[in-house]
Amino acid sequence: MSLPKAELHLHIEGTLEPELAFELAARNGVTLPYGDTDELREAYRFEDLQSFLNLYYELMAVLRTERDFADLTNAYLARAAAQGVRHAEIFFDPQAHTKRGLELGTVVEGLWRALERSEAEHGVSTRLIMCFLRDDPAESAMETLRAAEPYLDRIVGIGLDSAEVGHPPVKFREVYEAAAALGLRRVAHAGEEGPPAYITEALDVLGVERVDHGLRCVEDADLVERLVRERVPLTLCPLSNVRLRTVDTLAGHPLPAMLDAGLMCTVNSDDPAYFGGYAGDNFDAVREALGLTDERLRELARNSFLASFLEDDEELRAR
Ligand code: ES4
Ligand code: ZN
Repeated sequence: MSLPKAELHLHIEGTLEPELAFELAARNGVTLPYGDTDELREAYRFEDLQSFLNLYYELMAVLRTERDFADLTNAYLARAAAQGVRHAEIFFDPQAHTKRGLELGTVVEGLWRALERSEAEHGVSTRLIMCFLRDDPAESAMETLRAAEPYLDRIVGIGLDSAEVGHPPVKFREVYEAAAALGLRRVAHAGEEGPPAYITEALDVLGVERVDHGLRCVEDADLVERLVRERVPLTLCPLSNVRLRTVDTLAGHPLPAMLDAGLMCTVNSDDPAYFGGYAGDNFDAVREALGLTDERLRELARNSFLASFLEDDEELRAR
């Protein structure tokens, strides 16, 4: 589906395709515990979020240099452009790299090498969102925020990801307050595996402007009513939900009911190399499995631009 759209929920580390993983492993002298790309793909059978995260963090070992991050990002941008993505707000996980001994500068400079050429090379405008790992201590997130200060002209906002249950948004209150004081936009994963109360807390305590996933809001009618009233965008990731067993089947995904309820939904790819598709593939999948009308698909595409962090004039140019 090449409908022009913005991608608002995309982990750059989750775009690492098996072929590139092996190429980078060879280049960097890293040994992967898989014989070849087929064997690696066999490992992509996830039980839940944690079983995915284990592989996601393991494969990051192949990312070592600025060039690696630039190659990863360029490969993503080319694939995204081919599927109609005109604008991408890209998450990255600095702590997952600094804990392996990389410098934050290596990560940001590498990503930036690709991002600064993206409009000219791929016709895709971009923003970078720095995510904190919620299963690491809040102190580590605060240190990461401080370390990122030299790069804040390249980072539009902050997010919160990794293992959700047991790590409620309130754990990061001070970090989000400090980020707000620095003028950063705020988003957070909430209601993927965690309860609806985490969505409320992300709004009230962290001051987020968008909720990443937010799927489990459907369990709380009052919360749905609030999200509709406040027009809070939700960045849904249908193929991710199927692969991580957050929903039983794509045909049973609550997206149509969520749109009917008036929620401001967007459709995104999350970790496309792992979950079976990029942004256009997610649009195709929901159209086929859920029978969404062209009007609904256009609404999803329009929402993606409205919910983006583009300025009004940029937004009009992008769509
Ligand atoms: C993620 Cl699907 C998902 N959920 C939470 N954290 C993540 N990091 C990368 N993908
Ligand atoms: Zn995500």
